[in-house]
Amino acid sequence: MKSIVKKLSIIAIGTMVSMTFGNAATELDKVMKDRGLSQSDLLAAAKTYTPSGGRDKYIVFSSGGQSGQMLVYGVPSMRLLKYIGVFTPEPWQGWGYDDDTKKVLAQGNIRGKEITWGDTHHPALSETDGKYDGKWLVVNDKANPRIAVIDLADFVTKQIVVNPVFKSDHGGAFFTPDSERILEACQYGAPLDNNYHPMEEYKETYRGGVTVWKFDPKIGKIEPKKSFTIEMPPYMQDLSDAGKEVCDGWGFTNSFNSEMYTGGIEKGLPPFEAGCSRNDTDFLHVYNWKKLAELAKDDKNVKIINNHRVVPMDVAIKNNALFLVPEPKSPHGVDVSPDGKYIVVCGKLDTHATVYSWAKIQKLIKNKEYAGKDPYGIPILDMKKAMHCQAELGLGPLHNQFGPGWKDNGEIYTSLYVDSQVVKWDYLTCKVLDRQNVNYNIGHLCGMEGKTEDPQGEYIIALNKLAIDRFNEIGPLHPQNHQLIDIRGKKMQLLYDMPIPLGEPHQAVAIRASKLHPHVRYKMGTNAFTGKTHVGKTLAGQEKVVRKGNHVYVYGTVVRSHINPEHLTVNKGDTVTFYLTNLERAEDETHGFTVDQYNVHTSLEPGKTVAVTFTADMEGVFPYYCTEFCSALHLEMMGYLLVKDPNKKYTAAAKLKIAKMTPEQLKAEYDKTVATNTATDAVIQSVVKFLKDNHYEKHNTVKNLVTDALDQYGKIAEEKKKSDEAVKAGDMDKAILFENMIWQYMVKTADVGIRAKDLLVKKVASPMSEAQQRGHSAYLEGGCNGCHVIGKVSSGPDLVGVLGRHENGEKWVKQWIMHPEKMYDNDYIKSMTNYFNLRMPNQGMSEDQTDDIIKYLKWIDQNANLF
Ligand code: CUK
Ligand code: CUA
Repeated sequence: MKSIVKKLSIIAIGTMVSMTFGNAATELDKVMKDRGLSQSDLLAAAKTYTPSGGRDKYIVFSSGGQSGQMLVYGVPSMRLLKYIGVFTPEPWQGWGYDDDTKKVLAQGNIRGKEITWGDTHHPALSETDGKYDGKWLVVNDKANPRIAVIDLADFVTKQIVVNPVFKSDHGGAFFTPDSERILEACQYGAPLDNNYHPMEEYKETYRGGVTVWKFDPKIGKIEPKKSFTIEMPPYMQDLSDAGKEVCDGWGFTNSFNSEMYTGGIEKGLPPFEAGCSRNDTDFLHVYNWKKLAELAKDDKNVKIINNHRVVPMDVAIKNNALFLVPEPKSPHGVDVSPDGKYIVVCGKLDTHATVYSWAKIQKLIKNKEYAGKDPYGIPILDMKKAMHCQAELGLGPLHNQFGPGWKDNGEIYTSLYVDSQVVKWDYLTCKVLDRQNVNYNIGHLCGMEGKTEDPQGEYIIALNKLAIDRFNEIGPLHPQNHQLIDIRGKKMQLLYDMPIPLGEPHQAVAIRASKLHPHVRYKMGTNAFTGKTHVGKTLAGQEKVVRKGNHVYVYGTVVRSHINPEHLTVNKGDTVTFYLTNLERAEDETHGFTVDQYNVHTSLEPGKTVAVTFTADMEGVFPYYCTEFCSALHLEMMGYLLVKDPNKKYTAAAKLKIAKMTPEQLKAEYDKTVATNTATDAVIQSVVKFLKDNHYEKHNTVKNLVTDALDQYGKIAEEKKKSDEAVKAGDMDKAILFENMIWQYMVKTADVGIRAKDLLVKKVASPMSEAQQRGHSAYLEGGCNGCHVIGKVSSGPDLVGVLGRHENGEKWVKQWIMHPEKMYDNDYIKSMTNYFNLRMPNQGMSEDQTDDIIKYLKWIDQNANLF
């Protein structure tokens, strides 16, 4: 008996399921077949697909490699959100094309030389207590040793600092756990000064090192004066990591040329690659940056090179602050475990990852138990005695990320460059747990907060060096390939390939989106780089042009859809500064600005003030315009720069004779314009009434739109006043133009108002049942909306109330949809057909679809007041 009941209920559920999802399931099958998708593809899609308007849980900041920029994208959707202009001009944001951004880029000039490209490698997010705080982002430029600071309040680069002693840098940027310091390690050994030193003196005069930058996390600024560099041997320092928890205050940097080989292929010597990988081991540099920071404050302990404090090796050695630990063959990544107890080094040319124990290293240091000294006198610790364990991972281990199970299970993920794999293993026991193939030749891998003291797990992103066959062919230069991997299960699952059409992104960092709180707009008149009021701040009505000698300052404003002023005449050779303030308060109402042919551009987000300066060295007429499609009148958002040569005589052109309108014609046009405005206003008032009746103020997004709409509407009164004055003065031409301006404001109001109304309808309408949703889809599929507009008589009758129009309405409508031809003789139908000059065709709707459509029509009737 029991089993029969169970069976029946299973059948019942089965029927319900197929009733509910029947159509969708059939379509899904079809799509799978057509596109050749498997069940696991569908699962991967469901894990990454983010419906329109949805948000990602994590935000990734990826270096943009040779583009010198940063990329921002979401996880799990892998949708690209932004490029951030950092070391390289970025035209959209005006980065490098307006005065204030040029100043930031100029901070990155090296020895007076302008550098317009960068090779970004390692981004780092600021930390508080070893956890991301979502405030600052820093990244290094390997080619031109620099660090940039990006403010996460607006995702804009605010500072660039040049390393005064290195000629390249790689192992940085790395924040210490409270963001008071940023570590930046040198890469290629070179003289710290700027003088010539022959290659033969490499060992004597070339050096490596680590710069310990002071950072003020309150204001997000690197303080070069309070920073210093630890001199190190020219071993080609590579990746680094800052110590945390038990090893807080220490830094770890590995190296790949302890041979100090200097190449010389052109002289018949073996190349760098042979000489640099000769030894079986290189050195992990272990240094007490905290102690050295104290020492560096005293002039006795430092050498000043290029105006920068450098702590020489012998000072570091004497103060027990610098040690070396052998590490297998040309290693690459070094990562400190979340509790600081272990340091994991990847072999690169060795198949192992080596786990060092901080407790053991400390003990060796304390007991001064050294295995020897390097040529510079730095104590070397015994590798075996410092080691916790070694894991045989495969070919080419490069980088590590920790997973949430780090504490109990030693959860760690390592990239294998040569084997093209991500390996999950246990760094406490050095046992391998799982492998995932990637495509191809992975470099870094990015865990969700996987470099912090609080790794989140869920996903790993493989940052691959090669894409090869993964995407459509686009020529010999392929995109980069970021692959999203789900690490929640026992086995890793590859979810998504994301092509990146920019430089080689070495490293990326991911943070929970909930930790970021960027601004929506700037406070009116803000200079985005100082955070203070811009000297060029101009409000509506304050627009003016000021000449000081041959420098012309324009105090202008931009707002939908005009630039004020619209005419500017200057002399050839004048310097022109446009100060522009975007008066908009509405979210996402950005304007852009350029003067044609003068190579300037800027982006004006709501509230921002910018300065654009150039020399008007070409005579002629130059349109300027807004470069963001900001409204229906965006193309009209323009003006003219007229540059005349003061040394030239210009003869006036003969005036073209154009017939003038008669006073009667002018009056007629004026009346027509006013009538249009009155009619448009009626539409606006009906929308306003609808919004009020339905309590728009209870829905924040709708409320914002209404505020924006009313903002536009509020400008009408003043225009009306001007129009009336013009009428009084008998200038009908002018009055018509002001009436036209009123209409523009009305259109803008109506535009936003209707968007608000649509949104509100969705919020206040009763939710559709599954059947009603299916009915809605069937309605669209059948093309019913081609003739019927809900709430309006269009090419067909309004369908609001259609079910009540006939006796036995549901049956009537059903028959009419399924077999219209049978009813063409009906008198009512005949009259309708005559009226619309159209006959309802048979759209081949099935009975199920028809039933669903009727349910949808019921939903319409329930919400009739909304249409
Ligand atoms: S590096 Cu290892 S893959 Cu510059 Cu961090 Cu590129
Ligand atoms: Cu403002 Cu287009």
